Amino acid sequence: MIMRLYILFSFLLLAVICSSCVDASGVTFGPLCSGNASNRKRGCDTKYGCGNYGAGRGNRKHMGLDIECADGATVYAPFDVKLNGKAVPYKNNNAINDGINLSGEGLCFKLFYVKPDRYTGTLKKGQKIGSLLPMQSVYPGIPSHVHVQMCDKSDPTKYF
Ligand SMILES: *[C@@H]1O[C@H](CO)[C@@H](O)[C@H](O)[C@H]1NC(C)=O
Ligand SMILES: CC(=O)N[C@H]1CO[C@H](CO)[C@@H](O)[C@@H]1O
Ligand SMILES: [Zn+2]
Repeated sequence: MIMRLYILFSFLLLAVICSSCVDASGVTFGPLCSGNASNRKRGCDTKYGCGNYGAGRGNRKHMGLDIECADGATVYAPFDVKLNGKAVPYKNNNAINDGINLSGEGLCFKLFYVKPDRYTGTLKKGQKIGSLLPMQSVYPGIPSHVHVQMCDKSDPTKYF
């Protein structure tokens, strides 16, 4: 009887340990943009608002996290990724309406305002995804940035 309980508890313990080993919450994004090795987050400005997840956007909420990145800067794969196709931020086209859906490290996420070199295939961490589009031409004076949004719209901040 004691032996059976011991075996049962061993299995339960193993199950608990393994659920945390596949948990993606330990993932950290590597540098996304040339010139910002520490993935500096966009703060707030009076004209356009804040870059944090959940920030107000009129009657909507900001469903991603903004990482500073200069117009034309190179955007890098933050870890080994698979490219899942085009993802755009706006219904009406403009100069920065491009981006990509990516997956890796158990996460699915999108990067907006990026012109990817390609939309399919795989990249290793640190390889070039593409370039930041001319954000200043659409939002003059904004701190230019990459918008990081999880495919399930959850908060990406814990990965930075
Ligand atoms: C992103 O790509 C994945 C994999 O193809 C797909 O399952 C998912 O629906 C896409 N998500 C969004 C929000 O486009
Ligand atoms: C080091 C650094 O901060 N580099 C760039 C980060 O992004 C901002 C905003 O686009 C640039 O102004 C910086 O040059
Ligand atoms: Zn954003």
